[in-house]
Parts: sequence; structure tokens; C-alpha cells
Amino acid sequence: MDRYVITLGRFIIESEREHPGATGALSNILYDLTLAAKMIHREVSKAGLVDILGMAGKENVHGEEVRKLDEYAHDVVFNAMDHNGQLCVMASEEEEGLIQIPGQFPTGDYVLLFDPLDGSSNIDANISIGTIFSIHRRISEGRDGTLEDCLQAGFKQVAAGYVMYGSSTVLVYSTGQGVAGFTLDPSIGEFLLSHRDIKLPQPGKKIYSCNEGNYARWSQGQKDLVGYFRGDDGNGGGFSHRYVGSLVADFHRTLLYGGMFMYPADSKSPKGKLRLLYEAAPLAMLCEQAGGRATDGVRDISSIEPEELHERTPLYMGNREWVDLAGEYLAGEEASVAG
Ligand code: AHM
Ligand code: MG
Repeated sequence: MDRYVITLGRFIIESEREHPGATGALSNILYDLTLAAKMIHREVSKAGLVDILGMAGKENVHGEEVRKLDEYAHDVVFNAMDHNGQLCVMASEEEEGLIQIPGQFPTGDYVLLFDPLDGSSNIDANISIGTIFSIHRRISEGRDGTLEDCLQAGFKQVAAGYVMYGSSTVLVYSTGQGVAGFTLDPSIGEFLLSHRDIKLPQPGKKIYSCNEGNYARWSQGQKDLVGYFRGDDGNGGGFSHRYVGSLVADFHRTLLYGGMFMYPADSKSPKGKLRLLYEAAPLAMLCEQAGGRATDGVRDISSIEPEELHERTPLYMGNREWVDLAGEYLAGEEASVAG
């Protein structure tokens, strides 16, 4: 075997060895998450065959019910994570309330928040989609975790990451010592280290990324910010606009090429669209670990004390230079919303 090939499993174990006090619990959680990622990858790569094998919600040629992929992904993550004894509670975009660990399994010291399949409206067009996860240490005592365990500020995350099911499937994560990326080699079923210590390029490519179709609903500051990127104010512009419409894919590009992704508040969605706990906060941790910044236009995402499980937040993340600039354009606006 090529001695320079480092599997995700090996990387997790070797990283743990660098922390003599580590119990292995976090490694265990990460390892189980990679199994879920491989299973979701397998199903996502078959998505185009649904028309041949049977439509979602109907029976396939084998007489089995075909599940919607986002529900499937939720179940896969839950089933991969419910029994390892490391978690005390979970929460998912696909489920309204807390997800407790079934009574027959032990509970542990950690909390898992996840978006099982983000950007799932893109599946039918074969556009990249992703799974996002955020891990906290519990603060409650007792067997089951509580809402309080889930409603922790982003800076308290002990690990965060995402899996992107794209032209290849990649898993990117951080435990607070930088960001590492792994690419799935489907022929051997292993994630291999492909991006050792990801840093946002400085300066990054001049890319702004947002759904400009919402322009009419934006605040004046938000419109002026995008006007700056476009060169409307005569500054010369020079930016490219890129928008996949899949948060993980837009973030992955931002991480590797630089620029800024934003999903602002608008008059229809005064708190924006994206969810704080399992979309914004984990990606913000990765962004900061890679030398970038993530805010809601004013506050660092990682400093926000959540009040609700499915809370939304405006999101600006990428190279510091542009995120700071967004803050200047939005300063003084109560929320970046059109009047
Ligand atoms: P979802 O959780 O329903 O998939 O929505 C989240 C997705 C993100 O991946 C993406 O950044 C955003 O919604 C795109 O929204 P829009 O279509 O309004 O541009
Ligand atoms: Mg989502």
C-alpha cells in the first residue's frame, strides 16, 4: 500500500493521539458519521435511477417503497449514531423536536445537530448537495440530553463538518485544530486525505455568492454591497458571481477559492433562510478555522446564543475582507431588510 495514502480512519486516530487526554469518544462519533456519509453517497449516486427503479413515495420494481432522499439521509444518520454510547441527544432539520437515544442504548457526553441532506431541491438536476454536522459537549446531567444541550453558541462546538456529494464526494471537518478534507475513493470505499490543512486563499478570488433574485426584498445596505461587487458605483467591480443554491457546495467553493457567500435577511424572511444550529454555526467554525470570518452581518455567527432549535440567521462568510465590508454596508440597519 502507498504509505502516503492516509485514510480518514487513520487520520482520526492519529489526531487523537496528539491529545493525550482524549477518551476516543469524539473519534468514535466522527468514525460513525463517515459510515453514514458513505451510505448517503451510495443512495445519492443512484438518484438519477429513481425514474427507472420507481418514483419517490411509490414502489420500485422490487415492490419496495422508494423513500425521499432527505428522509432516507436522516434515518441513516440516526441509525449510524444512536447506539455508539457517545451521544445524549440529537437534532435534525428533518425533525421538529429533540431526538432522544433509544432506551436500549447507553448515552454519552456529546450532542449531534445535523442537516441530513441540505439543498435537496437540487437532487433531480444532479447538482451537488450535502450533509452538515455540528457536535457539542453536553451541559446537562442525567441520561437524556435536553434542549439546553442543543442551544449552545457556535464557539462551543467541539467538532463540525460537512459531506458534499458532488462530482466526487468529499468530507471536510474540524475539531478546532485546522480543517482537513477527504475525498471518497468509491472503489475501496474509503475517504482519503486530499486537503491537509485548508486555509482560505489570501487574497481569495473575487467571488460573491448569493441569490440575487431576492434583490427587490433586500435592505438598501445589502443592495449597495452587491452594487459594490458589481461595480454599479463606478469602482470597477471585477468580481465574479457564483451561486449553486446548495449551501455546502457554495461554501466548499468559498473555502477553496475564496470570496464571500451570503444569504441575507430580506423583507419576506427577516431572519434570513438558513438555520443557525446545523447550517450556519458548523460552517462558520470551519470558515474561522480556515482563517475566514462568518457573521450575520453584525455579530460573529459563533457568538450567537441560540434561542430555538430551528432558528434562522442571515449569513455572510468567507474572506475576512469581504465579510468586514458587508458589516460596514449593513451597519446601522436594524436588520438587513428592505423597508
Ligand atoms: P434546504 O435546507 O431546504 O435544502 O434549504 C437550504 C438551501 C441551501 O442549501 C441554500 O444555500 C439555500 O437553501 C438556497 O436557497 P434559495 O433557493 O432561496 O437561493
Ligand atoms: Mg438545509
